[in-house]
Amino acid sequence: MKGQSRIFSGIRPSGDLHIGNYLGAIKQWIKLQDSHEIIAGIVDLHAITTPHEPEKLRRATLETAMVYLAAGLDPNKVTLMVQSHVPAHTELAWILGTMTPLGELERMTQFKEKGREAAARQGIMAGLLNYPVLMAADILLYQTAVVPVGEDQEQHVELARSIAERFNNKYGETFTVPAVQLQKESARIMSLTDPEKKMSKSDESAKSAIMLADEPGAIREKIKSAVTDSGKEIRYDPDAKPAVSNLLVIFSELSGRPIKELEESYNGKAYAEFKSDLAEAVIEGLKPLQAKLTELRENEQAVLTILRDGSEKAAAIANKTLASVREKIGFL
Ligand code: AQP
Repeated sequence: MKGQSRIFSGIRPSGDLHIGNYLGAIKQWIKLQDSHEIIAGIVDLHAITTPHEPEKLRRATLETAMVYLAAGLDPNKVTLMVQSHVPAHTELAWILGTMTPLGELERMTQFKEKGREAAARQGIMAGLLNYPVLMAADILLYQTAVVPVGEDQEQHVELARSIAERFNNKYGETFTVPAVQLQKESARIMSLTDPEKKMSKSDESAKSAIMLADEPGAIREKIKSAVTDSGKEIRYDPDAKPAVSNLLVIFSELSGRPIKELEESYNGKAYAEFKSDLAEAVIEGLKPLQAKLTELRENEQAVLTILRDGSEKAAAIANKTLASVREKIGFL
């Protein structure tokens, strides 16, 4: 039953989306949209924890919604919402923040990593520290039983669990304590210029990521200049051949051809031929999404309506949880 398996998930509108966001997140939600009740957020409150420009944020929020739809999320099945349009997220985050020890936030790996980057640039803002509290609010508001995440987010979901348990112990059963479901099978796409780093929207190197809206010329160019490993074999071995393995994953995911079959068909062939075929597979694989994206860009009003309706639907669920929290903690 759909209602028993609600999932909240989101992407930060912090830039143009890339094939990593598609293969690692959106494609997984599409697989689940018939069996689960998916709330697909565009998490703009999270996006502003790193430096942003207002016009770009507005545009990226709309573009992210268009990518969700173009990739195949069906607004009749999935709730598409903008996080800042549901004020319950900020209100619950504030309340939960008053019950979260500072030490627990300071030891989060993501805070340490992003904090180091921030310290070198603009300084560390409190919002970066509080990011996992807002994420706990995102999850707990919707009473989700299971949170499918990649390894990098596991620690944040564990924190959400302990925040929920602490609240429930103090005020009585209020939140569903969510179980972590590690998504080992979902693809983790690495940077084309450094296979040790994940592909990322905010990477400074423009050639590191294939954006979902990239033109064929840009895709060919990026794949041509993608780093490879020493040795000539085209084989999947993430430890010995991280770069080629990453290219094989991308090839397989976007063409639907199993990695084994690709290894066999490129046995003895040169990197150049492999890369050239990979580029064509990526171009073909993204074609339907890009065609729909072009259509949606011409009908922004319809997208705004979907977001408004979705945010209202999400707010109805979130406000129910928030009302119970407000009552329990003693707000008049
Ligand atoms: N390289 C990736 N491979 C697989 N999945 C990925 N995701 C992101 N990068 C990859 C998944 O996309 C979802 C949303 O990510 P996000 O934008 O909320 O945060 P992020 O992981 O920080 O994404 P980016 O692209 O790296 O953005 P910036 O550069 O702005 O920080 C998540 O489900 C994530 O796993």
